[in-house]
Amino acid sequence: SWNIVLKEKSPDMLHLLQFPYNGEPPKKLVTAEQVTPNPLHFVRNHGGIPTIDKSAWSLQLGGLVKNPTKLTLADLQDESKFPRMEKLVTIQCSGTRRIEQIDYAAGEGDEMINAPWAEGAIGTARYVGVSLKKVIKYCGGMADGAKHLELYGADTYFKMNEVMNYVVSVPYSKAKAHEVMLVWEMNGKPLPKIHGAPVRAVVMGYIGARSVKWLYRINAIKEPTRAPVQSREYLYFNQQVGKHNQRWIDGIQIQEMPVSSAIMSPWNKQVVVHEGKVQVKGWAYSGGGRWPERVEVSTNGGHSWYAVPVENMSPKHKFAWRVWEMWIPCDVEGWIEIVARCWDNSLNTQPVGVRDAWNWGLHVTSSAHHVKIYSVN
Ligand code: MTE
Ligand code: MO
Repeated sequence: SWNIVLKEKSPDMLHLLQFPYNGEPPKKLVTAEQVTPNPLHFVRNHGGIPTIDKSAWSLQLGGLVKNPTKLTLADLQDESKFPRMEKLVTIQCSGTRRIEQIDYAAGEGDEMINAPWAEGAIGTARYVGVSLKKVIKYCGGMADGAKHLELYGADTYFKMNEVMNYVVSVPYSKAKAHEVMLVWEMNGKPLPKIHGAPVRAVVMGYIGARSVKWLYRINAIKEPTRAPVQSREYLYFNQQVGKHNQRWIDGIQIQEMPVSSAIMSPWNKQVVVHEGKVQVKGWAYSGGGRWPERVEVSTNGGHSWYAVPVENMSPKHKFAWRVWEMWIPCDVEGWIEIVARCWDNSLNTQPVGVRDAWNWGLHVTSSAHHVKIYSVN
């Protein structure tokens, strides 16, 4: 699978783990463009990278759908069966900015593969595919009592002494709202192998973990799946929970990402030589179909804030991030703390510091982003 990494990913990628392969773009490149180039889109894998023959591939739709069906790629791409759908979507891993939580207090350690992500475990692409709702309709719709869709990826990984497929579920209501796509194209190119070729799910506004790669089966079910990725991995615990007392049922299943943002330039401990104004750049994103409405930047650790001018933010999209930049006045010589926070269109904003966000699973580091720089004025 290293050959696939070398072929499909940019040499600029930071390789966080070699197997399973996990990588993110370096700070300079995360927000260089509003649409992330495929070779720089982060990669989060639990296991290997399966190579699937497109012509032999099919998607099995079963469980509690009225007419279980098998569809080939040609079927999915047949516009007389399913209208083509195209959408700009941000995929964010719930582990984005985990490194800050690790630095604050190491949490869940060796038991699971928790990559020390920085701000790059988020990427935005234009996907082409079909709406999962149309596919379910093609199968006669959901049978009585069926409320969730279980998505199976063909990759395998080793957990709790078993070899298993990557399996999660999403509520049918999400598909019904046309917020789940089955995609085969990413930024005008065939979906790369490392991103799930030939077909992956894209679940808009949910954590990346629900966007199953190498998709081969979908089952309609009554309750959320009990598969470990769903029921054990992406859980948000309260701060009293640790290894000694954790019970799976105490964790909240993480679905929609809360509002968050990150400063991509300048970076921590950078010496910035300037003439009274520092250029600050970054991204902002909110899950669940909410979007960043305002981004604010502070040069005094969060005591007072400047709003990023709206014209310095990329356009609003229901399911995509906004990248932003601003020149911020700064007359201090010495160490200063730059902070960014975002307000989404529901006026949610970010917790103040990483200690407010800290949880044993080290997920959802959505606190305001703090960067210390040495300002030379
Ligand atoms: N799908 C499969 N089959 N196997 C995986 O390991 N990882 C998930 C999701 N889909 C994963 C998967 C996680 S945790 C994330 S954040 C996204 O894929 C990352 O998508 P990307 O690698 O295309 O950026
Ligand atoms: Mo993830």
